[in-house]
Amino acid sequence: MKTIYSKNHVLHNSLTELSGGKLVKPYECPERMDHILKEISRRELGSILAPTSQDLNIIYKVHDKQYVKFLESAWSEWTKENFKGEAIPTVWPSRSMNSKNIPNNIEGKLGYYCLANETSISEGTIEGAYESIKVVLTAADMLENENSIFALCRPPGHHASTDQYGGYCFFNNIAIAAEKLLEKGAKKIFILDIDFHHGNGTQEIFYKRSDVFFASIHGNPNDAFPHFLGYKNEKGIHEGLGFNLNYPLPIGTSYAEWTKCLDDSINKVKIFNPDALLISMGVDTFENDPISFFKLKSDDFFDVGRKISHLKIPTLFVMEGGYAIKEIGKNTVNILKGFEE
Ligand code: SP5
Ligand code: ZN
Repeated sequence: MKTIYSKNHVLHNSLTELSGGKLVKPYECPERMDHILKEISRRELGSILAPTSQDLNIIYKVHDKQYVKFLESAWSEWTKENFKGEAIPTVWPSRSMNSKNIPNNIEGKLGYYCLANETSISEGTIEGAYESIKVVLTAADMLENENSIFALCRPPGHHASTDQYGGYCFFNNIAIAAEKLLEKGAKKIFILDIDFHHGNGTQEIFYKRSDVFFASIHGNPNDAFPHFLGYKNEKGIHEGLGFNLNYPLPIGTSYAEWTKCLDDSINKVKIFNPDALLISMGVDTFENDPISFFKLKSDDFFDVGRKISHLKIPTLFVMEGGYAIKEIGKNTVNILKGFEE
């Protein structure tokens, strides 16, 4: 399997994450990629290719124009205020306020466009985020001639909604890839999200639509980030009713339990019969992940890939989360090798 990867992801390199009331080094860090690349080479998964030049206007099929403009100017607007740290919002249009007004002031705008403030914006964040889109678009292009491909995206994307960033995500890479495939003639796309966290952004983007089915297996939002979306009763609206499916699972879920949901979602893929299958692939379901609570073991990831491969549908794997840095390469490549077996 070929991997698409941009070394320029390092342009996004925030030094702070607000976690447990402290500013710590972000869990989502550039070294994650080094470990994955090393394992891809060591186990000879296939060639690693740089992204080709891409028309980025397709992002407006997914994201709001004003939101993109905000991301482009956020860092310079922030530094103009002479703040000493990275850009982190402190105020939101919460339930007791007016959520429709977009302030002029950068602190106001951060609150308007941010859904979770563990995600600091710093110099180069937007440039790094654009690299991730180039990676996923190049991979989507190549899916024409390959039956599977790995978009090694960083930063991740599935928490980014039409007009909000957070959860380490700025642009919704997998949603943009889905739009690209539809533009190229696909009629139906299935997005299966196996990251530990609910893909709230992807769900929101396609919630009213029947041409993109979204299914997600994740930590119950009662207990897990992003807390405010990802419940079982969210099934889509209008045209989209019946094309959104959530599998929230409890603290301590083992592979035996988790994989029942995978089997069920695979049946849904068969029924939907899409032209392409897009996997939001996080390996933060791993037992030793520092911010998650499932109990999947490294060997279980082979089985995940194997099961997905039985569908025999062109499959685009898109990297999302995974924060057990030492094992992230092994776990990621286990899924991809399992698929190739
Ligand atoms: C792409 C992705 O995986 N994003 C995840 C973002 C999660 N951010 C906040 C998580 C807060 C978890 N707090 C748990 C502390 C456990 N010691
Ligand atoms: Zn995650």
